[in-house]
Amino acid sequence: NNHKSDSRGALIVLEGLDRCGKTSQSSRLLSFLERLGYLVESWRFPDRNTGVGQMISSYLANESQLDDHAIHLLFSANRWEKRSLMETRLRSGTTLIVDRYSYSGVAFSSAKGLDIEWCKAPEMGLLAPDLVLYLDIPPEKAAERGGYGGERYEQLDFQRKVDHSYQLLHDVSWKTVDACLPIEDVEKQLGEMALDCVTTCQKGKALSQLWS
Ligand code: 2DT
Repeated sequence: NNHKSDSRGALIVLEGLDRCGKTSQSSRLLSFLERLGYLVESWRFPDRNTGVGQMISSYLANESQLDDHAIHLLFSANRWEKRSLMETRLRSGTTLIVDRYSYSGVAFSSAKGLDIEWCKAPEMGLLAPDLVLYLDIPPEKAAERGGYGGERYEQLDFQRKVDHSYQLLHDVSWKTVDACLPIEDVEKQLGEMALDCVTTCQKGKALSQLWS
């Protein structure tokens, strides 16, 4: 019997339509957990800093055109190139708050008409989140918030399709929060759910892989 601890950080993912408040809630969640003394890092996908990430970024800015399948695989590759660092961080006790993950990958590509099982396949073997916080907002409400940038996908019609695709992806790790509530209420709910998850992972919950 060795004395190695199985304690680890939690993999917490935030998902939702554009303008649902994901990004500002991620930073609130980060400070909340930091204030409680946990090791936490904020991540996001796509990670535009890598070579693959730059190809994705220029595609999103409409500066390049790519086949729907090809861009799907690049988004996936962008997660694979970060997989081992992600595992290292989690095993060293750091909790990761991740803005978008494989669910965005599948929801956005299948909204274009690609087969959902085909979309899931390249994600198999990536680390499964311990918790997916879904910030639920009707596409029309999100559009009313304004501030859609000029990027590809930031259009109401398309966001409606993404909304539908997301509904097909809910699993046991998902918790849905009403993103139309006041910011502080959403923050409080996310904080409680995240804390619960961090505690469970600290006690040694095993890391698992997508899709389970
Ligand atoms: P941000 O605006 O959050 O940077 O997202 N997307 C994202 C995909 O189509 N597939 C993926 O795997 C991921 C992670 C969602 C940029 C856009 O990229 C979309 C919005």
